[in-house]
Amino acid sequence: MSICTTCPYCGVGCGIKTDGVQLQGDKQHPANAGRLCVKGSSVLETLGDQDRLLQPEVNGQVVPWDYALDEVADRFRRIVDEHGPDAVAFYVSGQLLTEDYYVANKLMKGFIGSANIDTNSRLCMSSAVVAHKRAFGEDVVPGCYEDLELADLVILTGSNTAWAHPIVYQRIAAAKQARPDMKVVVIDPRRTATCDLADLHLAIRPGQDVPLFNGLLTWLDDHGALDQDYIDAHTDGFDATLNTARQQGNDWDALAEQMGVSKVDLTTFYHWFAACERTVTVFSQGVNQARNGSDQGNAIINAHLATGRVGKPGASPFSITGQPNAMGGREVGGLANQLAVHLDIDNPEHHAAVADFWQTESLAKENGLTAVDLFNAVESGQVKAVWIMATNPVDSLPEADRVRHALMACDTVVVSDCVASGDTLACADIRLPALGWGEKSGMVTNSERCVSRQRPFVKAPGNAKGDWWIVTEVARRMGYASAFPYQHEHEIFAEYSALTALAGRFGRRLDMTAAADLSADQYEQWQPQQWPLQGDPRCFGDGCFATPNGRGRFVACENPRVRQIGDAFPIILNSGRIRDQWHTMTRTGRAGRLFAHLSEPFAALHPKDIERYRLKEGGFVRLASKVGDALVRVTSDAGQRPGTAFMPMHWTDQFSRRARVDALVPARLDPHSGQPAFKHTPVNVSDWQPRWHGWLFTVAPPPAVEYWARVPVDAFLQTGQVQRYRLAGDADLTEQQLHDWMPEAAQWLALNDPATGHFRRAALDSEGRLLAWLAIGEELPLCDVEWLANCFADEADTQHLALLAGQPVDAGPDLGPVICSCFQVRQKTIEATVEEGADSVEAIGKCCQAGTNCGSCIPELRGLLETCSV
Ligand SMILES: Nc1nc2c(c(=O)[nH]1)N[C@H]1C(S)=C(S)[C@@H](COP(=O)(O)OP(=O)(O)OC[C@H]3O[C@@H](n4cnc5c(=O)[nH]c(N)nc54)[C@H](O)[C@@H]3O)O[C@H]1N2
Ligand SMILES: Nc1nc2c(c(=O)[nH]1)N[C@H]1C(S)=C(S)[C@@H](COP(=O)(O)OP(=O)(O)OC[C@H]3O[C@@H](n4cnc5c(=O)[nH]c(N)nc54)[C@H](O)[C@@H]3O)O[C@H]1N2
Ligand code: SF4
Ligand SMILES: [Mo]
Repeated sequence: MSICTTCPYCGVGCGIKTDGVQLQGDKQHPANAGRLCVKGSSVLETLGDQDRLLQPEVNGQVVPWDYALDEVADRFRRIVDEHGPDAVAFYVSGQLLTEDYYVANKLMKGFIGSANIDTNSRLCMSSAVVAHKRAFGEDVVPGCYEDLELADLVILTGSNTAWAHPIVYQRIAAAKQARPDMKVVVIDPRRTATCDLADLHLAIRPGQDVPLFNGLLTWLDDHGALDQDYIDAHTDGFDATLNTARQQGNDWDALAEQMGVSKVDLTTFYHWFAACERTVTVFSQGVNQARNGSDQGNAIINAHLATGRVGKPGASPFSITGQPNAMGGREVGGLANQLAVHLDIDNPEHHAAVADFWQTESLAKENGLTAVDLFNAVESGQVKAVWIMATNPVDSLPEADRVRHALMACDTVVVSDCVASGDTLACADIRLPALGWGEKSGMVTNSERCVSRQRPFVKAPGNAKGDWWIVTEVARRMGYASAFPYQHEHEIFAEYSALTALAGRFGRRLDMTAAADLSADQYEQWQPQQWPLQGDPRCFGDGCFATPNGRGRFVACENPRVRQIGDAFPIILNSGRIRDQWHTMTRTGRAGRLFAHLSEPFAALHPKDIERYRLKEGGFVRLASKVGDALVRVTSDAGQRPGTAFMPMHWTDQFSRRARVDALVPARLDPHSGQPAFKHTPVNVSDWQPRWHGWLFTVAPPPAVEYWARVPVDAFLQTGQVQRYRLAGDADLTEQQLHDWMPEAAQWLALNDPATGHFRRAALDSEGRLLAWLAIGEELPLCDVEWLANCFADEADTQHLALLAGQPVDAGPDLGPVICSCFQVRQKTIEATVEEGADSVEAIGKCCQAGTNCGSCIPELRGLLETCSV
C-alpha cells in the first residue's frame, strides 16, 4: 500500500508517494505537484539497517530503554538540583518533527526552567528570523511559492537554488519558459548552476549585499520609483534608513567598482527592480551566514517595503528555509530567544500566558544560550550536561575541533541519532537510537508555511524510538509526568495547535487553532495546508504588520567595515552545498550513486589562483585558517572570483581524513542573531604533492595515511559493505603495510614493480570471489572503479588478468564523470549527442535520457550545450 509523506531533505517540502519499493513525487502536493529532485527520488536507497544505531547505550554498553532513560533523567535532575537549570542544555535541529521539537522546548523552557535550548537553525535561519521580527514584528515569511511563478522579476541572492532547492528552481524555470519576459537575477560571488537561468548574474565581492541594496534604495529615490503612499500609510523609519543608505553616495561608477561588478550590470538590476511591480527576492545562506546577516536581510526587506511589495501576489521578500522542518522549529520556539508560537520570553504578558497554558511555575524568564555560546559554555564547564538531537555539531559548528574537545571534556553528553557512527556520536556518553525518515511520524512546515505529514512506511529498526517519545519519557522521569501525558504524536500536535490561540491573542499571524481539536483519525488523514489555516495564504499583503502599531519597520543598515585581506590569509573561503549530498552525509552518504556527481572533498579556486599559489588542478591543497586546517583536492573553476575559494560543507571524519570545513571556520557571529559567518573565512592555501596515490576496495576502515576519501559501493560481503578509498601518502610504504590493509584471503593476485613504485593486489576467497582490491603507484593507478565495484557484487569469477588490470579486458573509452545521476549518463555520452546535433536540453534527453527524470542535472546539461557548441 502506498502512503503520502514529505521528503526528508530540503525546505521545499516536496510530497512523496511510496510503498517502500517504488517512489514517486506526490502529484497532489502543492509544493512539487509530482516532481522530485535527485535527492528526493533516491531516498529509498539510503534506508536500511546498515550502520544504524539500534539499541540505547550508556558508556559504550548496550542497555534497555528504561535504564538509558533513567540515566538521562537522573543525570539531568542531579545537575539541575546541584547547579541550577542553566547548567544543562539541549541542542536540537530543523530535522526534528514539530511534535519532537514542541516537547523538547516545553521540557527545557517550561519545566527544567532554562531557555538553554537552541537549534542548528541558529546556523541557518536565525539572521532571517531577526530580519523578519525587526521589519514585520513577527518571524513570518509573507509569500508563497506561487509568487515565484507570478513574478516578472525573480532575484535569487545568496542562494544556489538549482542545487539546494531544486524543485523551487524548476518551478521558476518552467514559469520563465512559459513567460520568457520574466527576468531572473542571481546575486552570488560565484558563478553557480543557478546562474544558468539568469538574465543577469551580479558576481559581487563577498559581503557586499548591504551596499548593493542600500544603493538600490538610493537609486529608487533618485528615480522617483518609491511607493511613497505605501511608505506613509504602512511603515516607520524610512527617512533614517534612506539617510543611512545615502551615506555611500550615488556615484554608480564608484559603487560598481567597490562591489566588483560593471556599472551597466548594477544599474540594469536597479532599473529592473524599479520597473517590476511583481518582484520576489529569494534569499538564503549567502545572505544569512554573514557577520551582518541580519542587516543583509533587512536591506532586502527595506527595498520591498519601500515599493510596497510585501505579501502581494508575485511580490515579496522570500527567505527560503533549508531543512525540512526549519520553519516548524521556529513555530514551536526551538530557538533560545523565543518562547513558543512566535511569542517572546522577555515579554511579561507572553510569559504569563504561556506559563498559564502549560500550567507551570518554572517557565524560563530569560533568553538562553545560542548555539556557539552554548558550546562555549560546555567548554568552560558552565553547562555540565548537553543533549544533542538530530544534528552533528562536531561537523557543522564553526571551530569544530574546539566543539569536539569541549564535548569530550563534558560530564554528560547525550546524543539521539539514527546512525551508529558519527563525529558527534563519538563524543557521547549516552547514545539513544532515534527513528529516522520513513519510520517516524509527525508534521513538518516548509518554506511557504505549508504543514505536511511525514508518515511511516517501514518497521522501526531494532529498538529505535521517535524523538518525541524519548523526550516525553525523560520528562516523566524528571518528575513532570502530568505535563507530558502524550500517548501518540497527534495529541502533541493538537496541543501545539491550541497554543497558537495565544499567538492570535497577541496579534501574531501564526494560526493553527483550526487543528486544536484534531482527532487521531483526522491527523492520519491530514492534507498539506498552509497557515494561517484560515484566510489569505499570504501575510501582510494589506500593509498591516504584527508590530505594536501595526506598521512595518525599515531598519537602517550600515555598510560593513571593509576588512583588510592580510598576507597570512589571502583567500576568502566560502562554503556550502553540492547537488547530491545532504549536510554531514549520514543519509546521502549511504547511496553510492550520489557520489557519482562529486566523489571527493575539494576546494574550488579560480585558474589564476591555482597558478598563483602553484597548485595543481586535480592535485591536493592544504588550507589553513587562524583556527584549523584541511586537506582536499583542487578543482579549477573559472566561475570563482579570483581571491576566493569554495569548499563543500559535507565531508566529515567518517568520509575523509581531514576535510571538515568547519575546522577552518572561526566563530565570527552576527551580533543580533548569533549566526556564524560561514561564507567568509580568510585562509591560505598550499600545494601538497604526495609520493604515492592509490585505490583500495575493502570493508575495513581506512588505513592511517595522509589522505583518504571514502565512497560506499553497492556491494556487500558477509563482513559488511564494500568501501572504495582514494588514498595518497607521503611516507614510504612497506610490504607489511600493504599486507595489513588487506583481509585474510585464500588466494592472492599480486603485481609488483618496484622500479615504477607500482603495486597491485587482489584478495580472493577460496571460490574466487573478490574480497579486497588495492593499487598503489607514483601516479594514480588506472582502473575502472565502477567495473571493480561490480566485481564484488558479481558471483561469477572474474578473469584474473582483468582483475589485476582493474578494468575489463575489452574496456571501452573513458566516458568521463556521471552528469545525470538518475540514468547514470556520463559527460562524453552527452557531448556526443550534442556533437550529433542535439541543440537543447530536451533533445539531449531524447537521445540519451539525461535530464529526463528529476531534472537536477539540467543546469549542467545547459553548461555542456554551451561549451560544446563554442
Ligand atoms: N543538495 C543540498 N540541498 C540542500 C542542503 C544540502 O545539504 N544539500 N541543505 C539545505 C539547507 S539546511 C539549507 S540552509 C539550504 C541552503 O541553501 P543555499 O543557501 O542556496 O546554499 P549554500 O550553498 O549554503 O549557499 C548559497 C550561496 O551563497 C553564496 N554566497 C557566499 N557568500 C555570499 C555573499 O557574500 N553574498 C551573496 N549574495 N551570496 C554569497 C555562495 O556562493 C552559495 O552559492 O540548502 C538546503 N538544501
Ligand atoms: N561551513 C559551513 N557550515 C555550515 C553550513 C554552511 O553552509 N557552511 N550550513 C549550516 C546549516 S544551514 C545547517 S542547517 C547545518 C546542518 O548541519 P547538521 O545539522 O549538523 O547536519 P546533519 O547532517 O543534517 O545532521 C543531522 C543529524 O541528525 C541525524 N538524524 C536525522 N534524522 C533524525 C531524526 O529524526 N532524529 C534524530 N534524533 N536524529 C536524526 C542524522 O543522522 C545526523 O547525524 O550546518 C551548518 N554548518
Ligand atoms: S527539492 Fe528535492 S530535496 Fe528538496 S524537498 Fe523536493 S525532492 Fe526533497
Ligand atoms: Mo540549513
